[in-house]
Amino acid sequence: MHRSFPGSLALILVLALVTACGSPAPAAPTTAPAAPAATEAAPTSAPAATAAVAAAAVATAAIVAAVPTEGTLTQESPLPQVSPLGGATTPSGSAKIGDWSSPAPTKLPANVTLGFVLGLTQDIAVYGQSQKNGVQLAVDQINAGGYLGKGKLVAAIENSTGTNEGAIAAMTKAIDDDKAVGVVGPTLSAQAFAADPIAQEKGIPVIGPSNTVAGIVEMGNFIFRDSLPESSVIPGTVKQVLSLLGVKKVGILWGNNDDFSVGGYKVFKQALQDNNVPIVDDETFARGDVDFQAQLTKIIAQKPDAIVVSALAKEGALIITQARSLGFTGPLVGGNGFNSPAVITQTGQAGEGLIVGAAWNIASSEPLSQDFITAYQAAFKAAPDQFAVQTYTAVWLFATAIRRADSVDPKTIRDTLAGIKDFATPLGNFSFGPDRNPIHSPVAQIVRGGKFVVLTAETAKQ
Ligand code: 1QQ
Repeated sequence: MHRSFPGSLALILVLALVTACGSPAPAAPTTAPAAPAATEAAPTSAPAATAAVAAAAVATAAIVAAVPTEGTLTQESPLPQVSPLGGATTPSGSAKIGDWSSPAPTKLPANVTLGFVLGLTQDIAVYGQSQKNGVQLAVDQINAGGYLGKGKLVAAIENSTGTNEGAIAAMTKAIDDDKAVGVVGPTLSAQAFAADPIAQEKGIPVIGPSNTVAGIVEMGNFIFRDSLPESSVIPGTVKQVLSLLGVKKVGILWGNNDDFSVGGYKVFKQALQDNNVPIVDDETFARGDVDFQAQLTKIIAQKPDAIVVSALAKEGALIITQARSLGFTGPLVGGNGFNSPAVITQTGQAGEGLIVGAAWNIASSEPLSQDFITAYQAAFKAAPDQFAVQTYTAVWLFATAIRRADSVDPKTIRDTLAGIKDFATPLGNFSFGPDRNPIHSPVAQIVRGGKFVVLTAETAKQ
């Protein structure tokens, strides 16, 4: 049923990947040096171009030059071909998303600034770059359609890099310097745990577009997320893996020093226990590691039917390739860290059959998903991923709260955000629950033909 992966070819790929990835990511996010955040001065931002904005633009150019191409996991690759913020080619005023039937706001200031704390560089740039595209598209649509009346939505995009310190600096800058009335981000749960308390303390609402670990919204009443927690996604994915692929026993490999990988591991373990699936071996690694062969050899020796991997994209891609090179042909099952198409690009044939639970799949039949995909492809000449759609949705959620409230008072925005229910989005019919967690349906996916497709009895077999 599973294609075997030629060992020698895989080893060459592993070596190539390790070489291409250059210096590993910081061993532990908490020990990495703080990187200064930089503001992206959007062409759509304040018309009065101040010296600060000009300086920010220079800083942006420096950051942009270091940003990897979408679809790679390296740090040194060139910038993806995206138009500058404000340049997405969306048909003016044609967005169907949004509560257009609510009265147009009349009291908003000329510029309404949202802050974005995104990992645009280092090992998490594969997520952050996609998120930035989502921001760009949403902001352009909102402004083109006049969704905020005479108010123009301005995106202050701060680069958190891959570290917690970077996230703290970016969050502080977004709130104190950019005067954001709300913040979307940070990219990682670990960064959210580090930086969200700043926003909570200052009374600025935050929507986490990609924070999937337990404990995010519990940080305070100003903290929301529109990313489904792993606890809403993984149990269903595990059930499908067991029923469709006949998996009876598994091995687990997980990152033990970043909140996402640890959190995902706990949810996987619980889901396996709930289904009485024995875990034949349980191995760990650290963020930044590049060689997983010792752990994988031990796991494979226990003859699991499947290997569950809780990892971010960079380590996850290497694990997939190395597992195949060591001769493992069974299913590999991962969490949200694998939801980047970059993982598929990096793993090639080894990534075929990878199973990943998600909040969204490109085949979604939601009408607004189709609209989003069409607009995204027109703007960026690339297919969107889950991270883009979640961040795009977060901007629309904030804009909708601001429109309905007709206010830029952060507390009023918070309260209005909390009341958003049954809002049509590309993710489906979306509501915030009473705990500020998102309510919508998850989907299990499998990689087939180099793409994430919905996991079904049919696609499981190929
Ligand atoms: C988290 C995640 C990451 C995979 C986001 C990029 O889900 O940190 O919670």
